Amino acid sequence: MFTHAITRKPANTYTLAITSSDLGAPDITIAHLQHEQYCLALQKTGIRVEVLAPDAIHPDSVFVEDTAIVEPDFAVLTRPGVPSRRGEAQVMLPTLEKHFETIFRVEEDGTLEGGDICKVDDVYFLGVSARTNSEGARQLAEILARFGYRSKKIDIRGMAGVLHLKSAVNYLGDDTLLLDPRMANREEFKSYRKLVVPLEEAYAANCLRINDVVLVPAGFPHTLELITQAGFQTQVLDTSEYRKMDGGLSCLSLRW
Ligand code: CIR
Repeated sequence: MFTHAITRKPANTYTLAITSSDLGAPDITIAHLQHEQYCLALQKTGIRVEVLAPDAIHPDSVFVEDTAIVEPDFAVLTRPGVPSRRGEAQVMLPTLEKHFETIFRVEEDGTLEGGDICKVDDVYFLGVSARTNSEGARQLAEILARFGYRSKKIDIRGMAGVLHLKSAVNYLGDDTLLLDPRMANREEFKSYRKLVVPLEEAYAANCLRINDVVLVPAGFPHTLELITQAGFQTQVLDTSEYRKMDGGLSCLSLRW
């Protein structure tokens, strides 16, 4: 069960965030409304949500997931792989210090973003991507091993249009992975029950299970049907203004 989450409101500089999409500029007013709906949905699952003030210095700072890996007993401050986001981790540190006595850091020359880290029960899949390098993954694996977690690296470089590992694979619990079809036949996932989204709904591979509910982005009917048919309780949330900047449901919170 998750008991806590941290989110950060979008800044008025959010229109300057990094994107590879051609979906146009985000509307800040709508982004705020969608963020409020997201925080409410988290609260409804029974967890305490701490909503941080906007950080205008960092246009991408609403995507807090990338700044840390959090477990009930410890946190790991990341080292984002793009210079414009590197400072976000340091800005998150005082908030983490309120919740965690034990905090590790990914050190230079490692880079790592939380979006590349997918926890599946006691195994952590560590995406090696344009943002997370092998050294960052190695450092995290070493930290996680101290706490009894196994890690498996997955190289996603060369997967066109896939920013982070969790853009393409997410754990819904109950032994079930939600996968982008290009991930479906990977050896690493062969022992799990697989729900494979259609390629035209690849964005919806980033759904988020929080306690009893799977949050699903609006506008992806096949994926919604797939998850519902598999027996999960779902809630649909509009993330249009976050998709414009390559962000999805998991990116908007840290959870433990
Ligand atoms: C970026 O390019 O870093 C942001 N515009 C999107 C980050 C999405 N974060 C995530 O998937 N965890």
